[in-house]
Amino acid sequence: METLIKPASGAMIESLQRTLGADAVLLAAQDQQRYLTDWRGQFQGKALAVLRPSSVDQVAGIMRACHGSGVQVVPQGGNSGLAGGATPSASGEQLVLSLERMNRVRLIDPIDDSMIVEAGCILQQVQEQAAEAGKYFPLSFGAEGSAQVGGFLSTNAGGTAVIRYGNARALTLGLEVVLPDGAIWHGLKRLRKDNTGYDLKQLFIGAEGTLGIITAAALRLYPRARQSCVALVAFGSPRQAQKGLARFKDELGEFLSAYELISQPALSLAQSHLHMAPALLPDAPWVALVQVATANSSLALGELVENVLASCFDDGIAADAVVATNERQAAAFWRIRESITAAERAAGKSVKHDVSVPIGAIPGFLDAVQQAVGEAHPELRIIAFGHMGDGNIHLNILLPADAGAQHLAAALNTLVHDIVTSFEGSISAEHGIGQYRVSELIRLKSPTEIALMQKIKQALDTTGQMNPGKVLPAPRD
Ligand code: 2HG
Ligand code: ZN
Repeated sequence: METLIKPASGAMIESLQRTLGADAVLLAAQDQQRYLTDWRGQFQGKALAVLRPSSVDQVAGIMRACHGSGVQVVPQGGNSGLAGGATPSASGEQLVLSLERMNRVRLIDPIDDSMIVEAGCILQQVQEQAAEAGKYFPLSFGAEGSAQVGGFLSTNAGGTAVIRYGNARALTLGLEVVLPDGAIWHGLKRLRKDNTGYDLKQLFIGAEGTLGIITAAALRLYPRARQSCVALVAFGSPRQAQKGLARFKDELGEFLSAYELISQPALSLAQSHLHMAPALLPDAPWVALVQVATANSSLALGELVENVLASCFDDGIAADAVVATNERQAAAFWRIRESITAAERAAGKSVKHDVSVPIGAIPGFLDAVQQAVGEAHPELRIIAFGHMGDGNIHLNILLPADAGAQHLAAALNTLVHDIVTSFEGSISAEHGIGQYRVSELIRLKSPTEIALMQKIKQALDTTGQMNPGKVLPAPRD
């Protein structure tokens, strides 16, 4: 076992081993490995130790031990993040604090439509537990089989159901948080209305572990759908797809539960990754995966969808559509959509963008990027897709595997983000800043906003020990 531990840290590790148990303190390189890199293998760090506490009191004990010692803490969930927010630095002096063993469902209340879950619960299990209670937890995205509650809240994750139910922020009623000094904030109230001052939970959601450690959350539940209808709709352009979105919203209102835009290159990449042939809508430059769902079992939902599609065809908005005729086919459509990220990873290096612009600006934004990238780098392939209903586009660019790729990635980031800014958009809609976008955040957010964020950070994390270098630059940077 090879470990390099400073004497002062060594005493802390020994004491943590005594209080947490030896199996909760990983020191060996082979045991630590999976906690030291992100899912895409973009970021690589080192750790003094990986800690795996199993209760809020243990998390509090760790933070008390670290507070004022200079030892920094990097909270980690399912490690499925896309911005390196949970990967430690290369210093080897940080502690990774994995919440994976805090994985109990503490409460499900079907009358209150809420559940209380610990930070290490996996999203898919949360969805399943809600379903067993006859309810629905709407947050959903490709990595739901590994993403954990603490991680999806710390990144304020979005996914495919935001159009109807909002992002992780909107789905949270309360939090339990361990603060940097080890104090516990018991904020697990399940209230829909609470105007007693600042909304503290919103400080920790989306903070990527830089202000404290989320250990449990009270989440909102919804009625489960008794029927749904899924279709792939072919459009000639993003502008047409946008008209289709407006039509579905106008006609079907709150039944619309997903509207995912997929460009032909993204569709083909996913289909060939899944060894699926041939393309379902071969001539469509753009496709929208549309899902409509309701708790009402007597509505003729399929007919309603067919009517909207017919009006889109009549008005020349959509060119073609395939409506899933059974659950298996609907699941296959979703599998294509949710495989784009894995297909892209398998295709090699890429530079990712997770941007948002006002919904009406999406076509202009896509045109502008395609033109600018096309002019500067005609050889590069753009994989564009995303949550059109939320104005959130993933505009990823496949990179050549040569040595200049790093430099090219930075140049493409600047190019795309400058265009986003010109459309009054955001450089991260749902993946977060992590370590990947810190310099771009500093470049593009106003000095007033950065100063406010820094004041909040300093007020809550007085010793600068919580996940330094994520979201905001580490003080020494
Ligand atoms: C999705 O929408 C995820 O599938 C991942 O947010 C996006 O891989 C991406 O860029
Ligand atoms: Zn997404």
